[in-house]
Amino acid sequence: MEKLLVLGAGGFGQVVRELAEELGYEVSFLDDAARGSKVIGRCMDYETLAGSYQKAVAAFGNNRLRLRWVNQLLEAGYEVPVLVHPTAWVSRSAALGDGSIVLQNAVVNTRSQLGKACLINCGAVVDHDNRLEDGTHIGLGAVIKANCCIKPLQKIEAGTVIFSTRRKIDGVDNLMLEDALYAFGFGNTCSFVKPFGAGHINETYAVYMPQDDGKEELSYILQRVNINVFKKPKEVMENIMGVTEFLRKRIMQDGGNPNRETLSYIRTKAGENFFEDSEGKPWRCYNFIEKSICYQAVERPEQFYESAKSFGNFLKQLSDYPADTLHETIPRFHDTESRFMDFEKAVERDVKDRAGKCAKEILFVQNRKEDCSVLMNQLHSGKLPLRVTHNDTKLNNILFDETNGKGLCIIDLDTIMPGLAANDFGDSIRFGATTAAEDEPDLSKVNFDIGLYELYVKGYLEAAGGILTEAEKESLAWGARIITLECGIRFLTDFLQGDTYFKTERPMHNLERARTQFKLVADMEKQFDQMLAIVKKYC
Ligand code: ADP
Ligand code: GN1
Ligand code: MG
Repeated sequence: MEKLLVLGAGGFGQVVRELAEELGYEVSFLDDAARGSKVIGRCMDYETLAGSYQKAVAAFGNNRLRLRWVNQLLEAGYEVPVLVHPTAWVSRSAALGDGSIVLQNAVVNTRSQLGKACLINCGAVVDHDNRLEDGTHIGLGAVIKANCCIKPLQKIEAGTVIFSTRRKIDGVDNLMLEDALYAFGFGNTCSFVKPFGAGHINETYAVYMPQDDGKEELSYILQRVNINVFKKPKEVMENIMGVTEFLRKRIMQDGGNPNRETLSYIRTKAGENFFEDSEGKPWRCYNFIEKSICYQAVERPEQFYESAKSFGNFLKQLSDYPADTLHETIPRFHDTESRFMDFEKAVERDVKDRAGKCAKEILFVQNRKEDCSVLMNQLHSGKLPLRVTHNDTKLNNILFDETNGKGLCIIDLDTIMPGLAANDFGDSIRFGATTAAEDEPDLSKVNFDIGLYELYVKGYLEAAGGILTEAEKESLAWGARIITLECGIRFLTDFLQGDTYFKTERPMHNLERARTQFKLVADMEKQFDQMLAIVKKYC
């Protein structure tokens, strides 16, 4: 019987042993940790054993380790055979590099070339004309369609399908993004992609497509949804599909243009609402609305007034949407009392030892515990109704019409859920009625702008005043105060927990954000009577 030295006696080593024995070898293992009758030494003993063994293979699941050992064995003069299970099918025109292993029922088809130390796991299919570089692992049941190139040491997860004839797309630097582009049918034609927008949650890309006149236009928005935030993406997409279809009809009835005034979501080529990549992350896609513009801050006061009308109108348009069909995409999203409790827990645990850095801010929140209950109490007592609300009404979640400056389309529909009108109103004020950005580190620049507040009140009540109850109108000013406080609490909590929720660009980013919110809260508290009076004025 021919002798074979197998380096690595772990789980995969045992698979290789069975395979080798089936092929007629007598196996001995080298392993640094494992013991057993077949283990005759440590891996480094391969040098001294070179005289008594002619053939050796490396049986490590780790691609880098497997390749490194195959190279070392070859250098030491060993013959490193290819092992192909009898039930696998390998084309006679395929070429397999030294130390490659093909397991049960796998297929390596015509003219495919495999480098050294490749592993083709059970049931995997490598179709014709593929090139697999050294040390690749094609997982259980994965399919490599024709004409693909698999990079050195790359692992293709079990069950994945790698599509053939893929082109190099400018701006694509990872397989998930590439898979998503193909899943939505843009892979063969799109010109390029690039990161887009300034959202704190999702990964957003602009997809540019070639036009008849030779230009390249931003045509689609492709987003990888953050599943740390949205645990049930299927439900998020069901909400969005339901709401956008409803809005299309409503916009048409009102004589508007549904292709510009609401987002049109695009299904995958397989007809799904979203595409799940090989890491289990969801991607969704919608049209980019031509001649639209998105602002990160109010540039001209009229914009803020226009945004108020748009968000007010959005609330009105959805006033008879069947709220009970909506999933709660983030439980207790604007339950300020529950946000306060999460904050208290974060302070107590102080897992990143950061509480010392923000003692003043912690105290600021602790002193406002009662404020957190003001709207929640009115909700529980039935004074305030639940409506279908957007729940994330920042200025950068609305697109403006480039041609006439009017509010055009509400975007970022992930958090559409039953909620309070005051929260939507308040979130717009928090982000827009201010003299500085949400993350301005210099607090002397951050002031609540009551002039902008007044403009927003006017626009919002002009659009939605007709459907709001008296109690709801009275709650608006509190909405501004409480949502600003709540948002500050959320930033501070995330800072304490080590920045796991919001995207950050610097170590103190969340704390800086929290500080601007608290500065605005303090300003609003001082001007609260005026804020209440302004709402009254427009009722
Ligand atoms: P996030 O939840 O991360 O905020 P959004 O859906 O709001 O994700 O998208 C992030 C940003 O991308 C938006 O603030 C906006 O600037 C831009 N954006 C998203 N969709 C569009 C669109 N259809 N047209 C233009 N800009 C868009
Ligand atoms: C997040 O997704 P984006 O950037 O539009 C957050 C909002 C916060 C906001 C603060 C789902 O909004 O709730 O108010 O940041 N969205 C989610 O800027 O948590
Ligand atoms: Mg957004």
